[in-house]
Amino acid sequence: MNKKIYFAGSIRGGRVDAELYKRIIAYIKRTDTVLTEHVGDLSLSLREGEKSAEAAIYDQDTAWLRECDLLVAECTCPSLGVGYELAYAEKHGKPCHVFYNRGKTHLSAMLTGDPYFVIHPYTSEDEIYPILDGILK
Ligand code: 6K6
Repeated sequence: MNKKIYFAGSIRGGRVDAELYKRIIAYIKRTDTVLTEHVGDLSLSLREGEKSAEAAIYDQDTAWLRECDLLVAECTCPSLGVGYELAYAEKHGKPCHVFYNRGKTHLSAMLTGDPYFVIHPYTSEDEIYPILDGILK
């Protein structure tokens, strides 16, 4: 079954991993739908926008979080927005899979300490894709 995936990754938290997000999104899209493709858009502007535009982003993203079948978050680069999305998805009972590179960061205890989240530490990117296969099947 084609699933709707909410992919969460840092935007204003920092774009160091944007190319990784783009590859993960492309991989998921081979079999399923990614609602948040813009997270992997390398040209995304980080500038402060109009308040109304930011409200529209919040409304759209929270609607997608309620609509999605599951959330996949890449959390190596810490992001307030991704942390918020994880809590929102948990509140709405959406399965949450959290990936992070164990050689690059220590994940927040608010994620590792919450038994609701399925945490996937990895050492190299190629470990991510077979885990995604298992999640998406
Ligand atoms: C245009 C200008 C500035 O930002 C934009 C586009 N912004 C966003 N569009 C859609 N979703 C966004 C945007 N900014 C943050 N998000 C959501 O929050 C994404 O779903 C990410 O998973 C998460 C990133 O949060 P921050 O705190 O790192 O920005």
